[in-house]
Amino acid sequence: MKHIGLWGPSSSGKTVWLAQLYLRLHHLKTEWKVFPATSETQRFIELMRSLIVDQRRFPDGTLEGSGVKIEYEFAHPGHPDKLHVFTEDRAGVLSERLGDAELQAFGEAHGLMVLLDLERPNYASEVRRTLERFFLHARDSKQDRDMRPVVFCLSKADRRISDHSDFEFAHREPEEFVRRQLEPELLEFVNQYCGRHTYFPVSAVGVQIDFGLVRPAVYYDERLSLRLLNEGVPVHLLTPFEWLFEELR
Ligand SMILES: Nc1nc2c(ncn2[C@@H]2O[C@H](COP(=O)(O)OP(=O)(O)O)[C@@H](O)[C@H]2O)c(=O)[nH]1
Ligand SMILES: [Mg+2]
Repeated sequence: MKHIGLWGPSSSGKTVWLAQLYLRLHHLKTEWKVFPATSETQRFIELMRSLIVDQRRFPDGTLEGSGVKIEYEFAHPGHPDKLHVFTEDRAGVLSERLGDAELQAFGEAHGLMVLLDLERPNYASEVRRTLERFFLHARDSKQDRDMRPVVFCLSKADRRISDHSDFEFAHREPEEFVRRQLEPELLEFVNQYCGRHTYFPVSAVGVQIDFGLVRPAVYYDERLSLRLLNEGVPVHLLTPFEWLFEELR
């Protein structure tokens, strides 16, 4: 079994991504199968099914002290290992607030996914501090850089896709699409600090496409809460995981 930790600050899109990944995997042409690894995750999925699919709502921001630990197991007939993906889905889980057990789990994971939410002020320094803390707890933290595969995901990428050429670019050159949006200091840090990494834009809700026109798959209802349209085509829902799974062969 290989372990992969998914980290992102609160509101960066962890809950929605992991929910959509499970709920929409069967729409994708893939031999990957995903299973909830715990009964807590099973309950999470049932809750999300009724919220996202039936009511087309987003989960409320995870409240202080009320989060769930979401854990999936991935399997593929052609892959030698089972892959265990976990996240700490709690409010305000910044690197400072992570407990020792969590730091240990992320430190010992075989691979990492990091969500980049560009709407957060100081997202770059937050990411740097977090990666440094994870690496301090890593098995071979004596090296000068972290050699585990890391995939950096620009979440809510639908907000940065306004026409068909953006949509194509996000699919054809995911790494370049994200690089162009990031602070140069962060790119530089990642180059020096992470031995194996890549970038993907991710949109769990996706965009609507009709006749080549790209439109948002979300809208604000009369109470000004963000709601989902069901017709969205998600962007890179599974591919960042597939990249990591291949690196971990
Ligand atoms: N436009 C857009 N908004 C998203 C997407 N995913 C999440 N959001 C918004 O971001 C909020 C926080 O997402 P959530 O998954 O709960 O973040 P978490 O705290 O990291 O688990 C949601 O309530 C949505 O309003 C996405 O793919 N696109
Ligand atoms: Mg959450």
